[in-house]
Amino acid sequence: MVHYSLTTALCCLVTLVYSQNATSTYSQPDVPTGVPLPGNYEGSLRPQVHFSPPVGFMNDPNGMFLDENGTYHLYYQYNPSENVAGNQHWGHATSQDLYTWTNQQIALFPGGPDEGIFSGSIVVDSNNTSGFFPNQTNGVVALYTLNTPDRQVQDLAYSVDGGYTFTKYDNNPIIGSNTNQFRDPKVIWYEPTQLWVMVVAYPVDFEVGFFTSPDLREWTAVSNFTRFGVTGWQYECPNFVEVRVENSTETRWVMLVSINPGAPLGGSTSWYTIGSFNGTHFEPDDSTIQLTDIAKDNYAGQFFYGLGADQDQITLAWASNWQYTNVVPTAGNEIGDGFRSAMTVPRGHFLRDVPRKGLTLLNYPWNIHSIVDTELALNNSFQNGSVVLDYSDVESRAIYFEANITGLASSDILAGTLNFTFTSSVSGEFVRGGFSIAPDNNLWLDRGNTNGFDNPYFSDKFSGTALYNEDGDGEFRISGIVDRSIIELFVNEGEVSGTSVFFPTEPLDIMSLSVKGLNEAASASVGVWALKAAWLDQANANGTVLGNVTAV
Ligand SMILES: *[C@@H]1O[C@H](CO)[C@@H](O)[C@H](O)[C@H]1NC(C)=O
Ligand SMILES: *[C@@H]1O[C@H](CO)[C@@H](O)[C@H](O)[C@H]1NC(C)=O
Ligand SMILES: *[C@@H]1O[C@H](CO)[C@@H](O)[C@H](O)[C@H]1NC(C)=O
Ligand SMILES: *[C@@H]1O[C@H](CO)[C@@H](O)[C@H](O)[C@H]1NC(C)=O
Ligand SMILES: *[C@@H]1O[C@H](CO)[C@@H](O)[C@H](O)[C@H]1NC(C)=O
Ligand SMILES: *[C@@H]1O[C@H](CO)[C@@H](O)[C@H](O)[C@H]1NC(C)=O
Ligand SMILES: *[C@@H]1O[C@H](CO)[C@@H](O)[C@H](O)[C@H]1NC(C)=O
Ligand SMILES: *[C@@H]1O[C@H](CO)[C@@H](O)[C@H](O)[C@H]1NC(C)=O
Ligand SMILES: *[C@@H]1O[C@H](CO)[C@@H](O)[C@H](O)[C@H]1NC(C)=O
Ligand SMILES: *[C@@H]1O[C@H](CO)[C@@H](O)[C@H](O)[C@H]1NC(C)=O
Ligand SMILES: *[C@@H]1O[C@H](CO)[C@@H](O)[C@H](O)[C@H]1NC(C)=O
Ligand SMILES: CC(=O)N[C@H]1CO[C@H](CO)[C@@H](O)[C@@H]1O
Repeated sequence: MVHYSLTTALCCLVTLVYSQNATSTYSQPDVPTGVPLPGNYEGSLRPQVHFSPPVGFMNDPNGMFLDENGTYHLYYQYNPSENVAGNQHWGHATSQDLYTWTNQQIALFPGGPDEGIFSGSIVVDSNNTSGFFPNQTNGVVALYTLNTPDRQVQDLAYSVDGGYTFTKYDNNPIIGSNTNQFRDPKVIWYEPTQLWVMVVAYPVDFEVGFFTSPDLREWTAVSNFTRFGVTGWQYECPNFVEVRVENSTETRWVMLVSINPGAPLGGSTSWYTIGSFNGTHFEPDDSTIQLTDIAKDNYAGQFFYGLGADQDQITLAWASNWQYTNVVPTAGNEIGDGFRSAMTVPRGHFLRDVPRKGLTLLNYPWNIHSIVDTELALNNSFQNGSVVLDYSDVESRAIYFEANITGLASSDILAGTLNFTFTSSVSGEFVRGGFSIAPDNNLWLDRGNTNGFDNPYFSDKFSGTALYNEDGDGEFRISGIVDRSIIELFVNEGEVSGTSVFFPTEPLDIMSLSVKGLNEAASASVGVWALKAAWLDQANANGTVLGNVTAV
């Protein structure tokens, strides 16, 4: 969650009418209960394969879990009545494929004008360890931070209907405090000890607290993970998860920490470190951390609960940055006039032993082919050359592309560059990027030639390095998703990845991709696909998505 004093200031601008009872049903006059808010998903900046809220302001993903019927649940920090941060609720949406979302009724409401339902997580209490679920194996428990002007404490709410509506626990808080800097609990089930394990941030002390519990109600502090990596000015949204290692039966533990403000590139970012866990203490393998992204719009990522450790873990992250999120041009001043913030596409994760670096958390677009609509270009013997595509008639104006450069191992000298540009045929604005094989193996991205937003913190250019694997088969694989106002890039399944929002005044609708300088032994294979308009496909004639209005 955003820095406390900022949120409180914004929160208190709104006058709230509320009633207090145990169920999470209080509402402001302009915030509906029982049905989702409608939202207009037209607009040249509204992404079509990324989640964004119907109206208002969204930040961190919360409570993400996979239910027994294969439905993914996303909750998110939500201000349903303003286009800036504050007045924190938990919004809710569901999906079968993590690209096509159904907006659901708001899941958690603050209990009064001084309260905020801040970030947290969800578990499925399949064994009824909490006792909230007689005769039920699919009970849903949310653990989150309750923010008030002088305290942040950890609260619990449970749902007997699969995560649509919640009842706040009578004996909250489950973990009290005497500080306003204690937040963002993320809970997992740890099989060997048969205990629940929570990680939670003490943001300004740069500590991640570990707590354990047999029943989700009573928690014991067991250790702290302290002052590690890049601290910035706060730790937020810690995540702790077991991740499979490629080509191995082994798993390792990943600690993911978000920092804000004070990221190396400014504002917000996240990093991870890898190690082992014995049920109470996390022991990093060494003192290294890796940033999750080369650019500025990837924060507060959270792992889904309920995926097996032997399969790829999945995250969504908030694709924005606290330095400018409240003023980006996707929204005007009035509620209903646009929206603010999108999530990243789902990222799949596993650990790969990368030369020199060692175990690295890969970060690739999960099952992206499930949202492909039509093939626009596919060329398997694209040595040096270029392709130019007009995609103005693609309804989503969302594109996925792949370029595999292979055969490098048999080249005498590594050489070659690959560039892409997405341009507006109307204004000439463009977003561009590329990959340089030699001498530097750099991925780069430039959003500086779009004119819809000018802000000192909205940096133009980013780059990162993916080392050439001399022991491997001599290839670089680059892929990218461009979705109206967001671009995500991946090298080698996300050994390096970059996430950037951008704001042209006119839609981008021409793509060009070119390769030059490859040695004769090397070749490139390029594919470009139009993606579905996952939001407009469910909109009515005026572009409005109503979401799940069958809810009672
Ligand atoms: C809780 O408050 C809401 C809103 O005032 C009201 O409709 C509902 O009946 C109350 N529920 C209980 C259990 O008191
Ligand atoms: C549920 O109980 C089974 C049998 O005791 C145990 O193996 C499993 O770890 C438990 N899982 C959870 C989430 O409580
Ligand atoms: C769930 O827990 C409650 C409270 O302990 C208990 O009454 C109920 O019998 C339990 N149900 C099952 C199936 O274990
Ligand atoms: C749970 O199931 C038992 C056996 O079917 C039944 O007697 C009991 O009333 C049920 N409890 C609840 C709370 O539904
Ligand atoms: C899964 O589907 C079954 C059968 O339709 C239903 O009873 C159950 O409530 C569903 N579970 C969730 C978590 O929605
Ligand atoms: C963890 O750090 C917090 C904040 O500095 C402190 O209040 C708490 O006592 C520590 N917990 C443990 C188990 O050391
Ligand atoms: C876990 O590791 C900590 C720190 O090394 C140690 O103090 C503790 O005894 C270990 N617990 C178990 C169950 O091995
Ligand atoms: C890509 O752009 C870089 C930097 O402008 C340039 O050096 C390189 O030649 C370009 N490559 C292609 C294939 O256009
Ligand atoms: C790129 O390589 C991956 C992995 O081998 C393959 O699945 C994909 O189809 C390739 N893409 C193109 C455009 O050749
Ligand atoms: C747009 O559609 C929504 C939902 O059907 C409706 O409530 C609204 O009045 C419509 N607006 C216009 C301008 O037609
Ligand atoms: C709509 O919401 C209800 C809960 O109010 C839930 O049971 C149902 O599964 C939801 N339907 C869809 C399509 O999301
Ligand atoms: C060295 C080795 O066995 N590499 C394999 C690791 O697994 C990937 C698939 O995830 C294979 O493509 C590699 O050949």
